[in-house]
Amino acid sequence: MQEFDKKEFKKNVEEYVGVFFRKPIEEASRQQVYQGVAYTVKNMIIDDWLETHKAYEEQDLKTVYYLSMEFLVGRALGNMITNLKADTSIREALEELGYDLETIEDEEPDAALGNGGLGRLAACFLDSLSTLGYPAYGCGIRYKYGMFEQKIENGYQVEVPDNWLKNGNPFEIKRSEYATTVKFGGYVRMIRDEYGNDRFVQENYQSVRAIPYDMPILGYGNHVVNTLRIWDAEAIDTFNLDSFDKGEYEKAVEQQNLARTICEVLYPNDNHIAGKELRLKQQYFFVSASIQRVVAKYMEAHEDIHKLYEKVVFQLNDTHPTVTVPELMRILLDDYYLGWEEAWDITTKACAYTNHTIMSEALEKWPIELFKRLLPRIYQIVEEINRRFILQILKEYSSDAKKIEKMAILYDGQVRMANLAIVGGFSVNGVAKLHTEILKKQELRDFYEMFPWKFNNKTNGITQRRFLLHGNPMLASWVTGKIGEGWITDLSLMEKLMPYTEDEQSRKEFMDIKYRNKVRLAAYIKENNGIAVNPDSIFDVQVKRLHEYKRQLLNILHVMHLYNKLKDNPDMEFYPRTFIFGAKASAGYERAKAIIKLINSVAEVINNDEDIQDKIKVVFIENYRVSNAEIIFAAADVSEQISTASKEASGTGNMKFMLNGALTLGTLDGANVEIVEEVGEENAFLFGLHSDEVIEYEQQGGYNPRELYNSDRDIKRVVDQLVDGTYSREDKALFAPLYESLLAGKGGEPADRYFILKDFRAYEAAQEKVEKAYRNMEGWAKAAMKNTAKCGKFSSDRTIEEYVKDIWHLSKVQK
Ligand code: B1N
Repeated sequence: MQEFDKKEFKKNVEEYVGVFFRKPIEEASRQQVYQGVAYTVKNMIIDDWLETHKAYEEQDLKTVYYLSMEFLVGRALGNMITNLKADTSIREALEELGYDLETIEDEEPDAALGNGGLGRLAACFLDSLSTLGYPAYGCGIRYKYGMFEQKIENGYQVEVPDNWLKNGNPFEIKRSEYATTVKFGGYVRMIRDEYGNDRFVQENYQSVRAIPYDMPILGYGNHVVNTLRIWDAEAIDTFNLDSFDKGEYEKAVEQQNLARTICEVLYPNDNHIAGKELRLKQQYFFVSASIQRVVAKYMEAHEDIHKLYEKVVFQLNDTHPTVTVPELMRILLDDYYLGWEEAWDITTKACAYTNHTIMSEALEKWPIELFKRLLPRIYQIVEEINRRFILQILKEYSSDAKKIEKMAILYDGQVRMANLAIVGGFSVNGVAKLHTEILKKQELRDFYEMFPWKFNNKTNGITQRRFLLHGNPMLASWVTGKIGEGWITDLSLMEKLMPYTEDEQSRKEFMDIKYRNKVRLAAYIKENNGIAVNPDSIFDVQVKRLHEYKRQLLNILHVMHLYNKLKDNPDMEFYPRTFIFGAKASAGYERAKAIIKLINSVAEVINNDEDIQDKIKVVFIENYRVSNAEIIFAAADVSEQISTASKEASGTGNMKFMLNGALTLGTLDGANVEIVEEVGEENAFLFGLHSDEVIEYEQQGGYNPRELYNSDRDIKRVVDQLVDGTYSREDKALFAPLYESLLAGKGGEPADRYFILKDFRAYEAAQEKVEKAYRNMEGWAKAAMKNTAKCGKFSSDRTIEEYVKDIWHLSKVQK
């Protein structure tokens, strides 16, 4: 990129607006100005993008392909401007055109091609890979509709389709020259080729054309631009209107339908697998297209397919892209004519798998019938992988019949994707220390015993460029003022803030910034929810996907309990508190939706109760997503991380709060454990059952919440308030499913499966400590600053360096 030229920039924006909309800039809408700015910024990075890839080729560098069904990248413009270090100059240029940068940024829809943590992690990893200068591609799907937009109507979640491409996407480039064909269905026939070898060919299949769209991923201030390649499907033009052959005609229509549906929409489930046929089609579609292209590209520059793994590594983001293993085998066997052993050697040296959850409802298993029908050749290969693996099990554990039952890839009519991913790769990693330990000792114990060398931990991280530099500009420039700007690419330098925790003036500045960020969030809440909140109150925040294991229900039951106490005893000492929630529920998840309705109902009752005198406010922020998350983290005092211990593999929101100086109120789950290790227990509020206690209860089939309910009057009171109309005047049955889940369970599931009532009193006690701590402003300021100062470990830059060193073995590009 050349030096920034303000005049040139303004001229370019005006020209784009003119060319695209036939308007002088004074008459253009904000959206049109945004488009002009976006194209101008894209223009500024095109040369770097080209040169980065030229350098990769010249230096013949090994590349990681991060295969993921989800990339929750959010908005691109602000992030690019930040990473170009062009913030100040572009802000100035826009002001001269009569716009402020934030207004223009607000015109961009979030690219919400993900559900939650798993998809956002992929986006943070891409940011770090570019910033660190490693060759990388993200490979995914260009969903026409991303994560739905959430509206709250009458307290209920309503899902609105997210038509994020309606104004086009200025940052993408369609790469028709790399289109490939992906085949589904039909059958496999064995033929004898001219050399007398047996070959397998798929016949009578349906196919779609996969078209890649590339999005640039900029490194911070280093001119490195990697690529997020997302695939769209187009129909293969076999439509012959002259053809009166009925079979041909029907097939053509079916192929068109397949192409139309495959990339239509992201499945909105987090930590839950619906098992739909279309989802398996999506998986194979983007994996096959990506792997075909990777192998072709490798062969354009190299002679020997046997050494593919020296230049290529595939990281599987959970089991969703596990068909990578048999697809690569297929290409090596059927297209390159390799023998099984050779192909298996290459494949198992090229694939690595990350596990993101132990929730059983998220374990991917496909019915064999479906898998075989949709992917006949891939299924044959899986069968052979399974056959050989079972022989290996028998060799090592001949006497233990249970091993096959537990470890086979094909079992009980199902294809078990995690087993396939573990057997087909050289690395299996969890996403936080505790999580990896649970995998080794419980969930994947047999595999750990058989392949201990494959297992490793990679604690998640987040990018400070988006979640501090861009999201919290006031704190970012304060930090830079104190310790210089090194933290932007080396978060461990935040440690240098430690001495300032002892300095009164610095503490005042820090808390003043927090206050101004609370004012900013209060304005957002006023504008979007119409609720006035007090920036002097404690901002207690739980934002994340709605899931029973994350226990938003525990949080709101506690709010109901506080309200009861205040009603009984209006003069009790009470520090004003604003409880802020944000969460999308999967569209078909009834209990999750009931919890959203409950939060909104409690909000309505409490916020409008004059007796309460604004001591408690409850706010549900509509449509929680990456762009408003940045504003929310910056303003939080308390970070609610209250999952049932053992259930949250890592969490990454917890790290974003810490970075922005919020104190964690949480269980010893996921990465909370490591957060507390870094910042010290005295600077967090821990409570509740430990993971081994939870696991032990689970092994006994649960615990008896009725005993608690019958013996603890406060608990009984809030639980009863779910069904006595206190919060559901219109309908007493409204929250009955939640009441049932706590006391009875359903369909064989244990009552209070997530130990909400069991942890209730411990949570209450921790909340009391929060209030007490907040009254001591000096102590609170110190602890908040320490959280920011000790967050170094949680940069995704650190995580990526660990992946590179232990799994990917990449070298940095020389530029
Ligand atoms: O992945 C995040 C972790 O920080 C979270 O703790 C974890 O819950 C999250 C099926 C998932 N695990 N599994 C999923 C998402 C979509 C889907 O269709 C499962 N998400 C997580 C990053 O490691």
